[in-house]
Amino acid sequence: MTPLYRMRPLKYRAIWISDVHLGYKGCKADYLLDFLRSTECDYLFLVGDIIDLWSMKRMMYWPQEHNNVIRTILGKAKHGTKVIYIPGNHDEQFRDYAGMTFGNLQIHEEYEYKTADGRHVLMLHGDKYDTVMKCGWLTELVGNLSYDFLLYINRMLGHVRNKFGFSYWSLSSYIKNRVKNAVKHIRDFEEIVASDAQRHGYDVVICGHIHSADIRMIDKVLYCNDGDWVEHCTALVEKHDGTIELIHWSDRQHALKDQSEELEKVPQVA
Ligand SMILES: [Mn+2]
Repeated sequence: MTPLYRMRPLKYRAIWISDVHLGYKGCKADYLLDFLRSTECDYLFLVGDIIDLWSMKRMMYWPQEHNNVIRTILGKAKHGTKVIYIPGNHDEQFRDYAGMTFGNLQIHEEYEYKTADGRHVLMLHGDKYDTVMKCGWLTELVGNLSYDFLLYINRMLGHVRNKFGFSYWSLSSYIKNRVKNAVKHIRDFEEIVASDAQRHGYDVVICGHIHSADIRMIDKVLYCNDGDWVEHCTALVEKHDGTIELIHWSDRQHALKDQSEELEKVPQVA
């Protein structure tokens, strides 16, 4: 990976990240470390599911890079970045500490913020809307299995059903339907979050939880989701003029890698 942090850091007023899932094997800690080392900000908002305590209860997993992420964040706090931690459902134990301040690090359940251009922002993790949405366990399970594997199961199931004289039942179309439902689930979530924020008079709402980064107007509210660092490596940033943007760090890394490969091709003049 191109060590971007050796270049001049990208400066932002605020950065939002969530769904990092430290302590879980799927966490892309190396990308996140690179992102944190390549950026500087006045405010760093951790919008939940930073440490995956659920996963750690199942299996203890804590490599050095995960430690480095924590140390880098605390290092930023030490050097003047205001760090606001809003626990999510995977790290809900930290909600007991809501309202507490540890130097430059504060813990809150939800947090209000004003952008440089004066917009009122509400931030929250988003899991509180789960009960309203009734997310099925199957949607979650399906999300974790690969499509090829499901097709394989489908064939096996077909043989078995055939043997016992049952008619053919397509698991894949069932799954496709489920995926459609998952998409609907995301849309429902976005709309509930945005409409609730609008009802309370906010201009912008920033959340995480569903691992689906986005930034768009929903009715009169700017809905922002900072995505995750398990699959997508995304973050939201506020520039010094108040504009909020979505960053895909892995795409950026690939682009830089291509660039540096191009540069390597250029003959060096001594
Ligand atoms: Mn969550």
